[in-house]
Amino acid sequence: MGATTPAEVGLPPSRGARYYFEPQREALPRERLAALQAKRLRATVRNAYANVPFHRARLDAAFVEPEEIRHVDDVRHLPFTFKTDLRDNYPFGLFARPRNGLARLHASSGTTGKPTVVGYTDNDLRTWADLMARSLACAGARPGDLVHNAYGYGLFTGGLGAHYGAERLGATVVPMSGGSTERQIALITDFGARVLCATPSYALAIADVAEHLGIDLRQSALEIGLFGAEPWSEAMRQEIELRLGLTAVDIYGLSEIMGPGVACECEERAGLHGWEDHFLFEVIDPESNAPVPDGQAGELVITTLTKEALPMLRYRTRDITRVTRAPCGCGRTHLRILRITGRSDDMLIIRGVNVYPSQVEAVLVGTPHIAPHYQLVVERRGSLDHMTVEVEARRGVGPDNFDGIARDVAHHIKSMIGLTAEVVVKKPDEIPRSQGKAVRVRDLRPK
Ligand code: DLL
Repeated sequence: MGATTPAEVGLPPSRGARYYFEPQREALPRERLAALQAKRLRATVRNAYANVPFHRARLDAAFVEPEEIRHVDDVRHLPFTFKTDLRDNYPFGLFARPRNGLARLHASSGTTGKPTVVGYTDNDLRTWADLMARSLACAGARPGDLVHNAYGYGLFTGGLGAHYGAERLGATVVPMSGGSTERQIALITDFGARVLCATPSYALAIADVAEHLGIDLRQSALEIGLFGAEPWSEAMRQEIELRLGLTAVDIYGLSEIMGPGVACECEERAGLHGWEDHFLFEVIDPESNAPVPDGQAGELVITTLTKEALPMLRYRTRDITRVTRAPCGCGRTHLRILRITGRSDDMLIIRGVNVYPSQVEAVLVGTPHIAPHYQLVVERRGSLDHMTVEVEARRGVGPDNFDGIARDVAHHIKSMIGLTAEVVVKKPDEIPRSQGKAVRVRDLRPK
């Protein structure tokens, strides 16, 4: 599928004005979007049934004939696919194309067991670049911009995903990857990047190092940050915006479905447009598997509609969110996914209290004297789970104040989340910084 270029639709890529990378597709009336989804869903189910023995067996076991899937709502008859299915069929078992028909592989490192391997045909890579370009434009990037890409290159989809999308948009991309933070800062300032792509935690690490070096990135050419790959809060957004002097935009994706660019905020920043011409989004109750109404929280389930190499039927993302189909001020018709608040498998149960790291983060970020870096350490003490929240003092806050700050933070956590946690205040820079996804939880409980 060829992208609609700005030149084709006669739109000048002027800054400030609204700009769409694929205007017709992004503003498709919802009825036409549904018809397109139905057609593509049928093709996806046919592809999965004909070419992936795993899906054929699952569909047969559920007594679903591919021909019975006609409408978008019929997706509910399809069986779910789980991350474990990818692992169990390692490495290429869920691919609908032979290995020599694939243009690229990516893989997640996976903390336990085998990595998750995903594959792309040439067409899949083209679609990905288009959707990533669409996302960049949606976030406010424009052809001709300089995009500094600090997402990790390699098997992680962040680096190459953002890279090819930026090129497709017509931007100049600096393929920096993560790490060498001082060098990142020098190149951001020397080259004059307008757009920064990074995980939100790494963006803060960049801010820390810059401040340490006495470099004020607020004076740099940076105007927009595309931050994603891990949960982050509104408070964190404010902190990043304040310290880097840019507009921080949320971008979502996952390798099993494609990579970055599955959904992205527009300039309204009121939810992330999920690209419905390529993906079918559902929100379900993770316990009962029943659909939940728009506006209510549940697990995001995604079916791919155009993927050739790795068609995914009702993939259980484990990401907890809400969706809205209300019209958006930007004119795009695609639904909006609200901020991902956490993953159902990230949920900790501490003495009967269900807690997501993002809830603790929401309490910490914005608390005076505390830097926005933290780790939750979970241990078993006797027969009880115990959580220590390690936080970091802001520069200039003396150790004499640490006990008082710890008491305050513990009190806030108790009153906001209902959780009794020990709080330990560490000196500046003592909490490890990430170059990619931050490690927020150290679970030391015996397995
Ligand atoms: O993290 C792809 C990506 C790269 C997205 C760069 C955005 C930017 P995975 O490594 O497969 O892929 O991890 C996917 O990360 O299921 C979520 O749990 C989490 N995640 C991704 N984006 C966000 C976000 C990439 N904006 C997993 N907010 C997903 C919260 C996110 N969580």
